[in-house]
Amino acid sequence: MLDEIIKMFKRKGDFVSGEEMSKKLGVTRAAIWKKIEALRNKGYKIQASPARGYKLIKTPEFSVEELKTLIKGDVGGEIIFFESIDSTNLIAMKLAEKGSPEGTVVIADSQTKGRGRLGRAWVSPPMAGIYMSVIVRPGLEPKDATLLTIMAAIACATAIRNTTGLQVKIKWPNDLMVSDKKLGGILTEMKSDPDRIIFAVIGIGINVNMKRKSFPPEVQPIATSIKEELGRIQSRTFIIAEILKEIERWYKVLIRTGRSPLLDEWRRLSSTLGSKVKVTAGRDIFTGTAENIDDEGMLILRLPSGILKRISAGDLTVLR
Ligand code: BT5
Repeated sequence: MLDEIIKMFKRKGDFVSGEEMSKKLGVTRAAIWKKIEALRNKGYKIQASPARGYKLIKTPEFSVEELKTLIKGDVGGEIIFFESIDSTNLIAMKLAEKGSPEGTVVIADSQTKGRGRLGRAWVSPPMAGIYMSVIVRPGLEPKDATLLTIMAAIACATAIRNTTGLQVKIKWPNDLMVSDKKLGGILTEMKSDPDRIIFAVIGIGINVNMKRKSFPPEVQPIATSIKEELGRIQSRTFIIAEILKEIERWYKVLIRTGRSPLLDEWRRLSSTLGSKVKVTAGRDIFTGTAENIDDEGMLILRLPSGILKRISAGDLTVLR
């Protein structure tokens, strides 16, 4: 009901009387007053006037109720929010297993066991970052799972560009980069048959309002946040809404049109192609020029010998 009240405030843009609200929502005026108090406790500034009712003055930096009012499509049709959770990917995998529909989104304000690839940790402090996981059921072959990471990277880079103006780039395979530092990362996990993905969970971590000093020492030199880059706090609500809108758009492109528009857009947003790079893939280390990505999202590296090598996963450093 809180999102209904926010919607009423926004539609009107002025005072809404307690009577009007109670009629519309079918509850008593005392119940409305309680809901207004609940919104205030969540950081909403609401003016009250005995004669005119209530008026929304200011919304908090993040509010899941407000986010719900901004969702227009299927992605984010169901949003499950936690103040704190071990990992949004873990809970989304469990929900997907139990049958949660495509487009279900799990969001947390903080994670106690945020995960990166290969069992690495994702630093996830409260009130500062976006930690969310999107459930999809794409019916792709398991070998094409990287296309989901590519799709999400394009959606996130575009959404952050649209909302903040930052020139976010994508570093193969899963990094969102600004000023050569890591602003965010994507972790796609899935359950699959030998020939088909049953469901996948696309996990997205983005540093929004962190101060560089608050990152652990080992992450500080390689990480950045939107606040560090812009010098001001940004609303996670609007960035998340824009990301979900862009995921809706690019996921449809992938399913209906196929991979080639995504690969083209990825190449356009890539910080990697054309650079001299070092790639660590398991125990192997390769250096060479990042030439391209192939149809499955694998990196094509030109080794100093001139031979082309395809690499499915690894950690890439751009060499100066
Ligand atoms: C990633 O892994 O970049 C994928 C991160 C995905 C996180 C999201 S949050 C929501 C969802 N739920 C989860 O549990 N996970 C997903 P990888 O490429 O392996 O990068 C991990 C490395 O990045 C770490 O080893 C650190 O060096 C660095 N790192 C950790 N936290 C960071 C942060 N907040 N910002 C920038 N770099 C970080």
